[in-house]
Amino acid sequence: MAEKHAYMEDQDVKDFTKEIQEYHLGPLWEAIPALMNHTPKPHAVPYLWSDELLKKKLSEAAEIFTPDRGGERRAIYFQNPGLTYRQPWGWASTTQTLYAAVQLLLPGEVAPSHRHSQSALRFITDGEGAYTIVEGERIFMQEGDFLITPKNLWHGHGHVGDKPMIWMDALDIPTIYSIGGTFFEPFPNKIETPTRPDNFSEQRYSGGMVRPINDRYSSVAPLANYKWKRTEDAIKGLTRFEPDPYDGYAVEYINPSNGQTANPTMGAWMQLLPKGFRTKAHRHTHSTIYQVHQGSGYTVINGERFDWKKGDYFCIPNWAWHEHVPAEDSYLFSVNDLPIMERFDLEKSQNLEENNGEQKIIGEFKAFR
Ligand code: GTQ
Repeated sequence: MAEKHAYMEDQDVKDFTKEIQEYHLGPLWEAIPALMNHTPKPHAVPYLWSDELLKKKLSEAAEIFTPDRGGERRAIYFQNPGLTYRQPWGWASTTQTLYAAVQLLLPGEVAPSHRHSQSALRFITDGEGAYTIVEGERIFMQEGDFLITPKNLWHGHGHVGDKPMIWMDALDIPTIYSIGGTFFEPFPNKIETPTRPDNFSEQRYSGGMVRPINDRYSSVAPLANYKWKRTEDAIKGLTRFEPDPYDGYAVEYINPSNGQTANPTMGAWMQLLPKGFRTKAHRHTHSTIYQVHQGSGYTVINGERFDWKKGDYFCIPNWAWHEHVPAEDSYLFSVNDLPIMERFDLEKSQNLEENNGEQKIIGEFKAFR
């Protein structure tokens, strides 16, 4: 709740406030408590979408919407209930800055190529045999792979396998929308023809620790697919050391030509929370969207318990207290807007000092299943 001041109830103030609005003017003395909260008060709320619900709705969508029918992707996005559906402010927002969705592609289908000024990333959750084609490179996707589609590059998807394929999309749509930077263009012919060897960028970076000499000067997307095996090995290597008290064993996907985050506007992490390890509660300016890649457990967000298991998605808005409690070894994939907050020099965090960093649980979230 925004602060209330006594003058806000005075009739002469109210009348004047109303009157100047006719001239498209606004009184700061009315607005400031809501405009300038003492600490971040996101409109986004903590929320969780279950694996069962998503699988059910995607299979229903398969009957209703084919990429042929609309020339678009069969993606269902996570609409944060705290943000306003179909209003410019909040439409298709999972947190205030980020959009995420699940996308289903069936064998033989094609999601037509297009390009846009939003950056995209994908995390593969189910199946194999589909590829994304980015600037003429077919990149085949498997469970656990992380992929980027940098802004303004042509991209479409095709499926030459025999099982349905599902993945998570995350884009900076709400951010680009709100700053007025949106450009979009469909590809002239349904989908690009390959112009490079399949999995080209992944092969160029197969050294892992070294970069091709041509990439000394950073390029946008030298590596398109970050294979699960490598991520898993990197995390396993970390488990010989002490876990981070707030995030366990966590790694960030980076652009290997410049060491920055793989997408310039979105951070992406994979973290292992070993069984028996409980993170300490903290909160930070950036917001996060999680996908449970493996395992089960719960996360306490602002005192509310969110139980999760493989395939569930949940979001933690800005400045919300949170701690994770895995019931077994659990891998969480996540996307955050930390790079945006850092670009504005706004990132801050605070650790919960009382009760040894454990929140008191005051409620349990009931997800649609
Ligand atoms: O697959 O290219 O969920 O362009 C939203 C926008 C997916 C995609 C989304 C996109 C895509």
